[in-house]
Amino acid sequence: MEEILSQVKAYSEEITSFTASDADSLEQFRIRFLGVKGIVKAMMGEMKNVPVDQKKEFGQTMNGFKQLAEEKFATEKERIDLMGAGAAEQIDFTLPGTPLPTGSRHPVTLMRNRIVEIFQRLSFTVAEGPEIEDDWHNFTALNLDENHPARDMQDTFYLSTDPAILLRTHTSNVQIREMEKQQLPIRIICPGRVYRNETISARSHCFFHQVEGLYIDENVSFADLKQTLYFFVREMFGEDVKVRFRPSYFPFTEPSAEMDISCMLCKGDGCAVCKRTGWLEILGCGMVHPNVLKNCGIDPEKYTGFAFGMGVERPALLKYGITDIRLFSENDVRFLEQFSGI
Ligand code: 2NM
Repeated sequence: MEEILSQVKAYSEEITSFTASDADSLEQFRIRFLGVKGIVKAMMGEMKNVPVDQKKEFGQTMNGFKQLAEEKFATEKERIDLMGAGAAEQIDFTLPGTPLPTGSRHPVTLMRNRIVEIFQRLSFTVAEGPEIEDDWHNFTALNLDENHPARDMQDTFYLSTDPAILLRTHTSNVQIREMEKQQLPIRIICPGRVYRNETISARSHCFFHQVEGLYIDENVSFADLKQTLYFFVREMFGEDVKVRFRPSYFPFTEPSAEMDISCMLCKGDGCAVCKRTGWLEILGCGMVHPNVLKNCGIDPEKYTGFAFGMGVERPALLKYGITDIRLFSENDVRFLEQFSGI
């Protein structure tokens, strides 16, 4: 009995002075003292060897011993659990976060948006249409006769020939579709991808992007066309850029013109980019041909309108000093990530 009590005393001191360093050492403690084969059980098992008159006192001592072990385990467990939670929260929220790579818009999209936004300020709205088109909307309604060279297999990608289904060669098909809806007046801007069967080089590709515009109402004149395009050029290229119109020919407009701007690189003096002329050709335009209006069921005696069309890649090349149009469609991230908002 004496011997057991002195053992209990020694174990009690061990328990009192115990602090768990981590969850593992706490578990070791639990197994050692409170486990099925642990010290508490073993000591209690000594009851059978204790004389009857001392059983009561021994029982009380053992209960106290057991309670001591259990309480130690409970307080240490609480402390270790809190430490675990603390470790998880030992993130320094004042540190800067891991940066996410931000994407950038494609230079063609940037230029397209820039062009579109300027016309939106003049109440033009964006209209879009199919890239796979029939002969009527791409050619016939636009007053291109049967033998027009643009219809040639060499210039146009045909998906089928009878009936003729093709990849649109301009976004004018969208304008024909809008005119056919007969909701006048029409004031639309038509951005999109177009396709031409050309030899691919640094300067031309078999697909590229266009923005075309169309305004139809009563009393729309060539003066309106010029004023609209003057506004566009000023917003796009700045106040100092000069503009000139040259007479031209398109089957779908009469009269037709090409619009040039003074070369912004040499300020009109003449350089390699403007081929020493001092001028850059940026768009074609004209008054919509009466035949085109008739083809869409619009009375040319009552309504007139102007239209214009421009490429997107060429001004983007100029803007960024890019020398090869093929870079736009190679999807090389090293090229693409160089462009931010303009
Ligand atoms: C251009 C140049 C001149 C044009 C004409 C039409 C339509 F559908 F109204 F007849 N759409 N686009 C046009 C006129 C396009 O691109 C160089």
